[in-house]
Amino acid sequence: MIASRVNHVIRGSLAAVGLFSFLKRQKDRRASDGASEITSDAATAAQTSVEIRADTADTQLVEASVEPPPEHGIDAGVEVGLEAGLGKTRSRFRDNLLNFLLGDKPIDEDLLEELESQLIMADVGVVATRKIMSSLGASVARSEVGDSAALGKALRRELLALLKPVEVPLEIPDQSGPFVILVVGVNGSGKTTTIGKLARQMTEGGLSVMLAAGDTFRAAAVEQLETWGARNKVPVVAQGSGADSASVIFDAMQSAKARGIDVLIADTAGRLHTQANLMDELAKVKRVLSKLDPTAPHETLIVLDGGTGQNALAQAQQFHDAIGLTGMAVTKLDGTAKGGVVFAIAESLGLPIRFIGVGEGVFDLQVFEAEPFIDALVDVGAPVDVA
Ligand SMILES: Nc1nc2c(ncn2[C@@H]2O[C@H](COP(=O)(O)OP(=O)(O)OP(=O)(O)O)[C@@H](O)[C@H]2O)c(=O)[nH]1
Ligand SMILES: [Mg+2]
Repeated sequence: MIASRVNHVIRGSLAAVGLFSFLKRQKDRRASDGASEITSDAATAAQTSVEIRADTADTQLVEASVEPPPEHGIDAGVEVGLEAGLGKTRSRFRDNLLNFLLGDKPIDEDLLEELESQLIMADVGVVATRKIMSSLGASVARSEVGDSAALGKALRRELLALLKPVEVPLEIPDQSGPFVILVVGVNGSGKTTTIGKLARQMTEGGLSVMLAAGDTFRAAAVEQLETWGARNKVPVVAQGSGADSASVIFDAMQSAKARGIDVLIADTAGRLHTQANLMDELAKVKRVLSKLDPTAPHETLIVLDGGTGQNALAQAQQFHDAIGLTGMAVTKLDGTAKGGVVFAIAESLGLPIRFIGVGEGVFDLQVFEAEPFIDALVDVGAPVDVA
């Protein structure tokens, strides 16, 4: 009951921003049983993907064969609204950042310095904090902001100005081939989980989805994706562990094309930017995809663990420099007080923040929207009226 209510809320939010508005003309063509389809697609892929198949002559495409787990635990979800989902970060903003703005204090250097320190401590980052402080300082100098309460309001405006430009939801256009999302990031950032959540939301939005198990490092990684595939009733294209990642994703793309799938989401192994061979592997994935569709991948999405604070910022920058990103998802905001890093990320990279993860459950992925995000941090029940 709770799950379906949460689901409704999230879908409402997706509809509000026009996400996944592309409705499937191909829905009728979707297979009711992915296994045989995938197998026959594998045969097609084997005939056509000459260059890639050379790497993987011994591997077989398989389909997720695991039984969907019972509808509890991760699937049942809990009601995680933004306020609860951002709980610790919200406390940090309210308790540390806003509390000292309480009352009718005059604005002096001490107050501004204190605000600056609190922003840094809230993981907003040095550069974004400087930008905010310089704007606030200018407002004070122009006598537009006269007391601490007005400063609170001005702060909210500055925070919004940072986030608004990166509020660019992912839209799936009506196009002839599959829309390909390549998901990248460091180990354990939440890539596979985010893919699972996204697959559910997209299928519920009426899109046909296929997953590609491009993390071929560990058998467990393939199984994890297959479990999400079974849970969401979407086909998963995989090969044995140790297979060539680009090959798996290439085959999946062919399969998705052959089946008229709307969205192909490709998982990849976690990696550090310093692992040159692994970064090259991602570049290769992009290259081979573009052979099937010069515009693919249509989205290169980095998944960042919000709990890693400023490290997340560095990771995004490094991946962007190495392979070019088009969007970000920031996960695990439910378990951290470092959610202020979202402001640092927004300021420094200017890349769209597509989604935020606020829990492990299938429904705990939200489309990123700047204003509700800020309201959850500084508005609701906050000691200072900063609306
Ligand atoms: N609390 C919370 N946990 C999350 C969230 N997203 C992912 N996780 C958890 O983080 C852990 C790692 O998630 P994965 O999806 O396996 O991460 P990954 O990036 O695929 O990891 P590798 O494949 O090993 O690189 C799992 O226990 C997930 O349940 C989130 O938004 N909130
Ligand atoms: Mg993974």
